[in-house]
Amino acid sequence: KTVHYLKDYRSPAYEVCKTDLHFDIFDSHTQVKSRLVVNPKRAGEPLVLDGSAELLSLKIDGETVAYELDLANEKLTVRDVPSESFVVEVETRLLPQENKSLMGLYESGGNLFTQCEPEGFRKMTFYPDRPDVMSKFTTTITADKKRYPVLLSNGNKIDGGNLSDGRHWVKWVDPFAKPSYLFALVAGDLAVTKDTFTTQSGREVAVEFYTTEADKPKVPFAVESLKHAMKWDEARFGLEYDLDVFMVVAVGDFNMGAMENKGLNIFNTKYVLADSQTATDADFEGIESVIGHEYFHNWTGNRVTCRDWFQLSLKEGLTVFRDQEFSGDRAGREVRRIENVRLLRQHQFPEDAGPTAHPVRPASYEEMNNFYTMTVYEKGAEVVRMYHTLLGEEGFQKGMKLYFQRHDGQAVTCDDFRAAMADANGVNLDQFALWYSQAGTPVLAVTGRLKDNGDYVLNVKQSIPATPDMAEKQPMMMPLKVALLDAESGVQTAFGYQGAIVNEAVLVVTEAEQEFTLAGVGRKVVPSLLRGFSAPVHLNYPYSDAELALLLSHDTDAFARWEAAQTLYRRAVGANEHALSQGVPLPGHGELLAAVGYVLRADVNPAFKTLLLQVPSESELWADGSDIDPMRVYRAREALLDLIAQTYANEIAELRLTAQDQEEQGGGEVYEYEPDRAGWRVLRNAMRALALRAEPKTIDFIALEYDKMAQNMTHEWGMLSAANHHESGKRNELLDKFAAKFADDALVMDKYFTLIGSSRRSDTLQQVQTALSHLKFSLENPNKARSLLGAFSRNVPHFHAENGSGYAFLAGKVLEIDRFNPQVAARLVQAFNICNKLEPKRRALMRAELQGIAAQEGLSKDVAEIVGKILA
Ligand code: B3K
Ligand code: ZN
Repeated sequence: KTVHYLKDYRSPAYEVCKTDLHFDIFDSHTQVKSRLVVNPKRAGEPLVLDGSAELLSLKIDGETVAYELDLANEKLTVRDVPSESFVVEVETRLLPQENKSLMGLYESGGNLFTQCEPEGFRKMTFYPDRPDVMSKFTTTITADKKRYPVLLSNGNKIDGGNLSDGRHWVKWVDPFAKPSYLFALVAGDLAVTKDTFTTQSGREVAVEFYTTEADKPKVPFAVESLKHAMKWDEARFGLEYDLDVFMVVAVGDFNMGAMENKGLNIFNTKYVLADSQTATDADFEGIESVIGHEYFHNWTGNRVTCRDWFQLSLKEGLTVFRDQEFSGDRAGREVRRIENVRLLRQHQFPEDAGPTAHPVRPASYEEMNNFYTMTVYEKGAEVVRMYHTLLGEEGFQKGMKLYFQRHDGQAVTCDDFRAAMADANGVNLDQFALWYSQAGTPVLAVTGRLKDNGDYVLNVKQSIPATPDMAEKQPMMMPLKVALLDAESGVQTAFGYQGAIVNEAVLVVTEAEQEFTLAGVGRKVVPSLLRGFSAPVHLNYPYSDAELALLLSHDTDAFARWEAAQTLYRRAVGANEHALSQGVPLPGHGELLAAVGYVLRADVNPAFKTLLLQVPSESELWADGSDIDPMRVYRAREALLDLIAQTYANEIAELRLTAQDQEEQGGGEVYEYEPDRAGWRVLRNAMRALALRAEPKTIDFIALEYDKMAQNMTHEWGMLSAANHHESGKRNELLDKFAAKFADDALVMDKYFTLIGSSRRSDTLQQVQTALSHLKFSLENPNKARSLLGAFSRNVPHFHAENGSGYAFLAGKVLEIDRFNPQVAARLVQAFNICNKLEPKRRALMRAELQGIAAQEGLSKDVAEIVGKILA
C-alpha cells in the first residue's frame, strides 16, 4: 500500500501553462487528445504524469518518447525531457459506458458527465493531476448532434459548428487558470432553464440549468437559490461572479452532493430538483445550502485553491462556513446554528473519537476520497467560525480581503489562510495552528465560584483525548463565549471584563488550566457557557438539574438554551440505561418532565421548539462510550420518548392542532416552501410522531387522513415517517401506496427506500432484502444505495441485531459495491467504525465481518484503508 504524507510535499517540477483538450465522443468509446505546454521549474528531473486511462500515444515536441508506466501507482515517467518549454501530446481511449465508479468520464441516463475531484482527471488522460498545477484550459468536443445536442465545458463557449456524418463540435475557453480537478465536461440531450443575474458592478451573467426535459418544472427553486447566493456573496463578502455564464447540470448518478467545477457545476439531482409534491421543506433547505456552497467555491476553492489535498479544509471548511452563514441569513440564524451543531455532534464527534480520527488537515492518506469527511468539512467550518468569533465580523472580513489580495490565482495552504487572518488584524495566531494538526474533540472542564469581593471566577481546564495518530496533545487556543444569569431571576447580569462592563464576553482559552475573573458580580449566578457553540468541544460544568432548567427557560442565547435541554435528556437516558443494566424500574424523571412541559408551553418559534424537544440520537449518546450495548442505549432512549409522549399526550395533541392552524393561516390552500411555515410543519410532524408513539391506534387516523393530507411531500413524509415503525399491515399499505404513486420519480423513490431501511419493524431486514430487487432499486445508483443501505446502517435495533445478521448483511453489500464503486463502499463500511467500542459479543461479530472484508481479493484501497484502521 502507498501512503501519502504531508511532510513529503514537494512543489511540482513542471508547470503546465496551457492545456488543450479534444474529446471525440462515439457510441462505443471516447477518444481524448491533450496538448500541454509544459515549463520546467526544476529541469533535469523526470516528468511524472498521473494517469490510468488506456494510452494510445505519447509525444514530446512531436516525437514519440520512451516512458515507464507504473500501473499500480498510476504514474507515467519520462526520464529524458527538454530542459526548456516543450509540448506534450497524449492520446487516450475511454469507455464511459462501463465506468461505474462515477469518477472520470461516465455515462448516466444516456448522457456523459465528468467528476474529477480529487483524482478523477487522471482516469481520462495523463497529466500532473495535482491541485498546485494550475493551467488555462481550452476544450473542444465533437459528438453526434442528435444524441448529444448539448456539449458543455468550463468557461465561455467561443465557437462551434457542424461536421459531416451528423456530428457537431464546440469549443470552450476558460480564461482562469485552474487545477485539473476543476475540469468538467457534459455531453447529452438536456433541456435548459435560462435566467440572468446582474452583478453589483452591472455585468449581466447568463444562468443556465441543464436537466431532462421532464424535470424542467422542478428547477425554478434552485435557480432562485443561486441568484440569492450570488447576491449574498456580493453583500456579505464583496465577491462578484467572474465569467459570463454560470451553468448547473443535474445528474441522477453522482457520488456526492455536487461539484464546483469552474463555471460548470455538476449536481446530484437531489440538490437541484424540487417542487412541493416531491420535496420536503428540508429538501428545499438542502438545495438552497448546496447551491450556495458550490457557488461560494468560485472564490473559496477555485480562484484560491489548495496547494495539496492535505489542505482540503482550506476550501471546504471555509466554504461550509460561508454556506452556513448564507442559510442562517435566509432562514433563521439561531435554528440553523443549532442544526449545524447537531450534525457535528451526530457525525463528526464520533469520527473524531473513532479509528478514522484525523486532524482538520490530515497528515497522511492512502485514498484521498476517504478524506471528504465531517472533520474536514464540519469541524473545518467550526475552525473558520472560531476566527470569526475571535476577530469579529470586521476583523474576519479584513482577513478575507488580505487572503484574496495575497493569493488570488494561487494554490495555497491552511497556514496561508491563518497568516492572512493574523496579519490583517495584527494578532498572533500561532497557537491556533494546532486546530489543523491535532485530532480529537477537546474537553473543557469548567467550574465557577463567587469570591468574597464579589468577583466571579471561572476555572477552565482543557484536555484533548488521544487519537490513533497522536497520543500527547498540546493545549489549544479557543474562544469561550460566556454570560452570567442571576441564579434567582434568570436575568442576564453585567460584569467587568478587561476594563469594560459587559453582558457577554469571549474568553480566549490558551492554557491547560486557566482562571478568568468576571468582576463585580456580587450575587449568586449561573454561568451560560460556550454560547453559540463558540468552539467545537465537549463542555462539562457541574450544573444541577435546577440550574439547567433555569438556563433552558431564561438564557438569551438559543444554543445555550437548547444545550441545557440536551444535557437534561442525556442525563435522563443515562439514568434509564443504568436502571436497565441493574434490572430495576426506570426513574420517574420529574425534573426533566417539568422542563419538557415548559418547552411545550413556551412561546418560542416552532422550529426552535421542535429542536428543544429532540432527544440526542444514539450515536451522540454513545460517542465517548466503551463496551457499548447498542440495544440498551436504544431502549433507554425509546423509554424516555415513550414517557414524554404519554405524559403529555394532551398537550401534544393540542400543539399538533395549533401547528396545523398556524401553518394554514400562513398561506391558506397554497403550499409553498417558506421558512416560517416550514417551522410550523416541522413541529406538526414531530407532534404527529409523538402522538402515534403514545397511541398506536392513531395509525387509523393517519391512514384516513393520508389522501387528503398527501398534497405536499412535507406532510406526506411526516405521516409516513411517523407510521413507518408500526407493526400493522396498515403501514405496509401506506408505503405501497406511496411507492406506486411515485414509481417514476427517482428522488421520491429514494425516500421510499429510506423508510424501508430505517423502520424499527421486526421484519425490516427481510423488507430491505426484498427491496434490493425492487424494479426501481439499483445498487449502482449511489442515491439508492445510500437510501436503503445507509439508512439500514443507522438503524440501531436492526444493524446491531444480537445475532450479527445486520453486520453480515452490510458487509456483503459493501463487498458487492466495492467491485464497481469503491467510494460508495468506503462510505458504507464506516458504519463499522464503532466496532472497538462495542460490548465483547458484538465486537467479535463485527470484527469477523471486517476480517472477511479485509481478506477479499481485489479490495479497493478506499475500503482497505478504512477497514485497516478499524482493525489496527
Ligand atoms: N468539492 C466537492 C467534493 C468532491 C468529493 C470527491 N470525493 C463538493 C463540495 O464539497 O463542494
Ligand atoms: Zn465544498
